[in-house]
Amino acid sequence: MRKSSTRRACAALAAVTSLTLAATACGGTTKSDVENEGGPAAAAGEADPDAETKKGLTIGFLPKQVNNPYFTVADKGGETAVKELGSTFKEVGPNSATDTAGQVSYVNTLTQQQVDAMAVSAQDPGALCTALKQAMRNGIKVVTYDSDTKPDCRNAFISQASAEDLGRTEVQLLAEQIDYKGEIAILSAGQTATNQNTWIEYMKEELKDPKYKDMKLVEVAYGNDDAQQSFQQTQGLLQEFPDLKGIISPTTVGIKAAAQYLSGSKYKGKVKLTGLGTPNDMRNYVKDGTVEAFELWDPAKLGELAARTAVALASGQITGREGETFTAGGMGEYTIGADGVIDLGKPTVFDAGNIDDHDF
Ligand code: RAM
Repeated sequence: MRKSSTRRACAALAAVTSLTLAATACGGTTKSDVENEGGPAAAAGEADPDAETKKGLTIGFLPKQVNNPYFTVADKGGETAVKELGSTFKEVGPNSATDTAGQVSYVNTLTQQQVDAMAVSAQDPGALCTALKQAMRNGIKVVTYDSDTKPDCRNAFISQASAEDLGRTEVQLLAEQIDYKGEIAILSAGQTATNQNTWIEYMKEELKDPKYKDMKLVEVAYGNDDAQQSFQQTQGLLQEFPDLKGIISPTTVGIKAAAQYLSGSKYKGKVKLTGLGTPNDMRNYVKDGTVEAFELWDPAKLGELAARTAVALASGQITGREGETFTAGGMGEYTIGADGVIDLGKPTVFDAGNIDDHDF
């Protein structure tokens, strides 16, 4: 553990010289803050909660996929907050949710452009690490949002809700709809997606409870957050498992495509579907009886919190260490939890009774 005086000396050095040089001159200690063996990569220096919010920063957003309505809403929330804080927003990102090499080069582009902070939704937990660590060595603050990388490859992760809650509640929602009986399948996004894979692990944990003894998970399929592939995977699941009683799709693209397939098939209302969707995508399928209930958080709030966290990090108000607190504008006060995770809050369950109260 470094002494705070060393931290301050390094921070001062960083301020007057290139940050890469500062890292070297500090004898690898800045680097160790970044590569601290599994823990979150808290930024160098002490947090100053009273530091002024810096203006004129450039904050880059790099979603898993740019042409995904979920990220359009999330990043719009980020953009509004960045502008309100007097800084500049930019968004880059791949068209495909499985173009991980593309994501890596976008991280490198943002680093070369010397943005002050970047908010990244990772397609893969490990693939972005080298590039993200390079960004942090260059003094760029890194937050992940929506889908995390490893804790030592970013300063903080803005989590949409507790991963455990999300995984377990999706199983509970489906179980109630199929009376705790029958074969079920999962239609996920990309095979390496950190967020979906974490939720699926918790779904499997939940299914171990004896109350689900008559339910059987028969397949995890991957639609890669591509509408057509997700539609075809749904069709394939029903062909392969004619007794299928329900599908959980923990992706906005997947659940919408599965609902579209079911609504036009003989399985409509018979094979139950739940998971994570946006109310605007799912409204018609709830109204036509294809879907009873599903859940999600407000993506715009997730983007807003990512932006406010990025600016707080770049302003030195927080460094990413557990226990630090900051005020995220009108969203109120947030505390950084273990492993640099900041939880947005609880998701909302949508059904025929409340779906028209939500517009996103
Ligand atoms: C898709 C993406 C995203 C996920 C949502 C629920 O849009 O896979 O990462 O959080 O679904």
